[in-house]
Amino acid sequence: MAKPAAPDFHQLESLGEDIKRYVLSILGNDLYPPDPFRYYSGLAYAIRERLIRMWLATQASYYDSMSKRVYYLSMEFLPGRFLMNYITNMGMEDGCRQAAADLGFSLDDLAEEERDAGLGNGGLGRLASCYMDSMATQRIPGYGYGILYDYGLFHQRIVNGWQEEEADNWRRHGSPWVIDRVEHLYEVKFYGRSEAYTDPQGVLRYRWAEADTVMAMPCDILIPGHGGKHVTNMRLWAAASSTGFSLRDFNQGDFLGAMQSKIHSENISKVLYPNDEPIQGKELRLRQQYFLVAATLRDIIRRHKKSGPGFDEFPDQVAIQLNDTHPTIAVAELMRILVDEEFLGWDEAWAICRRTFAYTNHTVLPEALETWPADLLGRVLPRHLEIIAEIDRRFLLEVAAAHPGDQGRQNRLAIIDPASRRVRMAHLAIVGSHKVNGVARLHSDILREKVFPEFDALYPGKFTNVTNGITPRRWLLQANPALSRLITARIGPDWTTDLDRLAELLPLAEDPDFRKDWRAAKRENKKRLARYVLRKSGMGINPDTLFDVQVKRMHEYKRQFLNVLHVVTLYNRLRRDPHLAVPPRTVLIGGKAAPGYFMAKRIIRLITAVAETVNADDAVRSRLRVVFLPNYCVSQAEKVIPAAELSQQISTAGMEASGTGNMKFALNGALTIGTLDGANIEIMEAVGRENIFIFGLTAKEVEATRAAGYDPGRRVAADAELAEALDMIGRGYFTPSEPDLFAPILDNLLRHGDYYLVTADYRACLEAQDAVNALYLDPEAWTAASIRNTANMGFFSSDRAVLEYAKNIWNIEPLGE
Ligand code: OAK
Repeated sequence: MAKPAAPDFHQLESLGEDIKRYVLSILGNDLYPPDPFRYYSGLAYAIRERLIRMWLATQASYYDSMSKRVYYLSMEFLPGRFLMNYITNMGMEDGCRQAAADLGFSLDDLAEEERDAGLGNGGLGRLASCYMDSMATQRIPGYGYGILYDYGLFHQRIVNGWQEEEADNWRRHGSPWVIDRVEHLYEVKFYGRSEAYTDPQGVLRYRWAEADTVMAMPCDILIPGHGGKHVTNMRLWAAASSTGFSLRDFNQGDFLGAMQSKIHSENISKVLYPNDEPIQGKELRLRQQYFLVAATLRDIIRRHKKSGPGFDEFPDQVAIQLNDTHPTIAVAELMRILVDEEFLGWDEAWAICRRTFAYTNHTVLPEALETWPADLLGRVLPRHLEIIAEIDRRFLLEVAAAHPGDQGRQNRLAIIDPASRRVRMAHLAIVGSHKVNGVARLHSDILREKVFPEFDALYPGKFTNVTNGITPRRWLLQANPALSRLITARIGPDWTTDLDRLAELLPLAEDPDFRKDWRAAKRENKKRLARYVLRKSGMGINPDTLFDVQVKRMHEYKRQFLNVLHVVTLYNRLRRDPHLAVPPRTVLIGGKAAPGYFMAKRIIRLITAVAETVNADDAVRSRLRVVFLPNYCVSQAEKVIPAAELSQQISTAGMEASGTGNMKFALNGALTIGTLDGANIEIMEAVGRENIFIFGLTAKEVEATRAAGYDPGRRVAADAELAEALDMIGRGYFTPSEPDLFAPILDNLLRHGDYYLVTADYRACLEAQDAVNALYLDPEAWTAASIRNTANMGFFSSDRAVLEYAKNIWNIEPLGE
C-alpha cells in the first residue's frame, strides 16, 4: 500500500492561514507574541475541522451499509494525546510540519503543548483506546462509549521521595477534540422505588417511580483510522443537572443549598476513580457505572429504532462488549427497558440480552472481582435489584436442574451471594453474555480452570480467549520515527496496517549494515529520552549504557520490589569489584500508585531512596544509575518505550492477565526479561526462546509453592546476596535518618509468607540478568536478537485482536473499501 494520498478536504495549502484564524477567532488571542500553546490549539482546531468533514463524508457509507455494529462499553479510555496521532493517521504529517515551520515552530514542539487525555488508570483503558484505533483502521463499524471525566487520572509528583497526587484538570485550557452534542441530552434516573401496576389488559407490570434525574450529555471524540478513510466515534457522557439550581432556595438566600442538587448530579462525571482494581462499595462509582450504561443503551436503542427493525432483530444489529464488569449493570438495564418499557415477555427479552452481550475479564486477582452490597444497589437502582434477583432465581433453577440437590454449587454460582448478600457482577456478566473472554491464553485457561470452572462446565464453549494487542500506529509509526523510517526503507510501508509484514525483517538480522542502522535508531531514541529526563528531573543519564526499564502501575504482584532487589545486588557487586565485567546500566522505573495503596507508595519511596544512594556513590555512578520517572502516562510511554533495551515484565506467574506494555517494548526492539505470565508466554513463542530472558516459577509452580506453605526465611538464609540486600533495606542503609521506613515491606516478605514470591524468584531473576549482561556485551548478537523481537511481533497488533473479536464474538464483517 502506498502512503495514503491526502484527500482534497485535507486542504493543506490553507493550513497556515486556518491556524492563524483559529488563534484569533476561537481562542480570542493575539498572534503575537507567538505562543506555542496558542499555535498548538490553532492547529488542533484546523485538524478538527478537517476531521469533521471526513467524518461526515464517511458516515454516509457507514449508514448505507446497514451492517451490524459493535458498542464497546468502558468506564475508561486512555487515549493520551491526539494531535500527532490524527496527523499520522490522516497522512498530513509533511503538510503540518511545513505549516508549523512557516509559522516559526517545530511540529514536535507544538505537539508537546497538548495535555494527555488520561481518562483511564492503565492497561484496561489503554487497550480500549488501541481497539478504537484498530476498529477505525480495519473498518469495523462500531462505537466506543464511556464517561467524559472532568478530572482524569491524577498527576504524580515526587516530593522528598514520596508520591504526591495532583488533580488532573485536563480540560482547563480547552479541549479541541471534544465535540459537545448539546442537542442530544438524555435523562438518567436514580433512587426512587419500583412500583407495580396493572395495565389496561390486566397484566401486572412495573415502573420506576419517584426517581431523581440527571442529564447525560454526549461529547464525541472522533478517531480516524490509518489512511483516513474511516472514522470511529468515541461517545463520552458528561453529567448535567436536570434542574439547574433551585430558584426557591436561591431566592430565600440559600445559595449553597440551591446549588446542592446541581453539584450532586454533576459529581457523576467529575473524576475518574484512581484505582487499577475495582472500587468496592462506593455509591458514586455505582452511579457512574449506571450513568454510562443508561445513557448508552438509550442511544443504541434510538439508533436501532431509527434504522427500522424490531427488537427480535436487535442482536443481529447490535453487539455490546462489556470491558470488564464495570458496565455489567447493562444486563439488568436492557432487561428493564425490554420488559418494563417495550413490554416484551421475560423469556424473549432474556434471549435478546444473552445474544447481545459479551464480557471481557481483565483480572484474576480475587480481591478485584467486583461485588456490590444488594442493599446499596437496591437503594440506588431499586428496579434493577428486582430484575437481578429474578435473573438469579431463574438461573439457579437451571443450575439445580443440571445438578439436582447440589446446594453448595448453587451458592457458589448464585449472582447474589446468599451469605454476604452481595451482587457478584462477574456472575451477572457471565450469565447474561453469550461469550466470555480472557485477554491472553494463560489468563483464559486460568479463568476456565480456576476462577470459573463451574460456569465453564455449565456453559461449554462460552469461555474463549482473545489475546490483547496494541496499535502499531501509535506505538511504532508515531512513537518511534527513527525505527519506522528504517523499517519502511527496507520493507515498504504496508506493515503499518499488516503487522505480520515485519517478518520480512528477519533475514536482515544477519546483515551487519542493517544492524548498525538499527543500533543508530535505538541510540537516537536513547538520546531523546536522556534529553527528556534532563529536562524533567535535572538528571543526566548516559545513552551509552544499557537502558533497563520497568514502567507500569505500581502493584505488589508486578514486583517492582524484585527489580529493586536486583539493583541493590548489582550495587553491592560493583562496590566489591569496580572492574566487574558487566555493561554500565541505567535502570528506569516509573508508575503511579493508587492513592490509598500503602505498600505501593512505600515501594516508590524505596526506589527513590535507592536511587539517591546509588547515584551519589562515586565508586559506582558511572556503572549504575537509577531513575524514578515521575508521572508515567501515555505521552511519556511514547518517549520511554522506543529508548528501552531491556523490558522488565516480572509479575508473579498467574497474576498479570496479559500485559500490553510487554508488547510495546518488544515491538520497539527491547528484549524482555520476564516470567511465564500473561502474554509473555505468547511473546516468547513468537520471538523465540533464545531472544528473550525467561525466569522463575510457572503459574502451576506458584500455586504448588503456596499450597506447600512457602517459607521465605529458609530461602533468605540460604542466599547470602539476597540476605544482604534485604538487610540493607531493612536496617535503613538507604534512609539513614528513618531506618524503619521499609519495615512494612520486609514484614510482608518475611513475616507474612511473601505472597508474591519475590524471594522465591530472586536467584532465578539474577541469573537471567547475568545472561542479559553477557549478551549485551556482544552488541552484534544483542542487535540481532532485538531485530528478531520486532520482526516477530506481528501477532500482537490490535488489528488482529479486533478482527478476532469481530469474527468470533461480535459476528460482524468489516466494511469493504
Ligand atoms: C482494571 C480494573 C479492573 C480490572 C482490571 C483492570 C486492568 O487494568 N487490568 C489489566 O488489563 C490489561 C488489558 O487487558 C491487561 O493487559 C493487564 O494484565 C490487566 O492487569
